[in-house]
Amino acid sequence: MKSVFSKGSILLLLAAAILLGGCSLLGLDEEEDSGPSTVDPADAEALTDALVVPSGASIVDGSLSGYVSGSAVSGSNDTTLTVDSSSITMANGGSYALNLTSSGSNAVAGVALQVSGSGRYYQIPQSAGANATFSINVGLPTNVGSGSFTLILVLYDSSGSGSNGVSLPVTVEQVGTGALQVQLTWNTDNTDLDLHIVEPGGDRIYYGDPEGDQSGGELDVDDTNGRGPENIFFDSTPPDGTYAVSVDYYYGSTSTDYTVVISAGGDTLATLTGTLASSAAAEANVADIVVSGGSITVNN
Ligand SMILES: [Ca+2]
Repeated sequence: MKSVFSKGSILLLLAAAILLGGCSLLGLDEEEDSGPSTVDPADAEALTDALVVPSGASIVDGSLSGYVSGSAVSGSNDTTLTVDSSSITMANGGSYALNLTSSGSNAVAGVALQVSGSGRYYQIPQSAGANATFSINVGLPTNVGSGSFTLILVLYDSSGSGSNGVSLPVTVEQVGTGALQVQLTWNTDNTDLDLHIVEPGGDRIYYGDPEGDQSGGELDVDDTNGRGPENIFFDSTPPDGTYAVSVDYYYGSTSTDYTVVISAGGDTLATLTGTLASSAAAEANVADIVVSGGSITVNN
């Protein structure tokens, strides 16, 4: 945008800024440093670029839509893919574990994953049996806006032959982000996990006391019936000290895998996973977030 202004017009703007009290010079600087722009989930190519997929994934040109209709299923692969949800909710700054099951006679070599409408898709290596249940994590960075999109998933074998395709509608819930964001998700329904952060001074941010005493931290989403997201965010960098992140099993009847993503200023600092038994006593100390001199690191 800057290039459309001539030097003369910039001088005029400077003069106007000085006449108006000089406040707009700082304002211009802040706009330039405001970080990445918001990604619209309806923009399939932008969302494809933004999507956080497991390490080792590669991206290729092409479409998986034919697999959903069945026309592209190879005769040499009789694998049936099922996903244990018919639709899911994800949030910016979080990662969602997709539970996948293969049944048939072809061992799984990977998962092909496409944002419907994009001309590209990811190939995610995944070694699994012909009849196996496993999960892959798919995440959204902090700057994805609210909306919806559809994922298409196909399993492929070592020869590249594909299973059926599954179409999975995704609703994007926009949650608080900022200088520091911690988001919890888990992979079972009818289960209530809780995200806790204890401030350096000892105050606990959680569903029972969603606002911190000293840090500006706030729990803005508490999910109580399954899979999350559950989210704590800090608009600005909290005071120096250690912020202890834990996950507590509150209610449910099955063990569950959790994922915690810690982001700072739009960057993912850590994606941490684990399993909690189905017990109200089950709790995991996930990480310490250390703020020192205004910089944020994660110890886990
Ligand atoms: Ca909860």
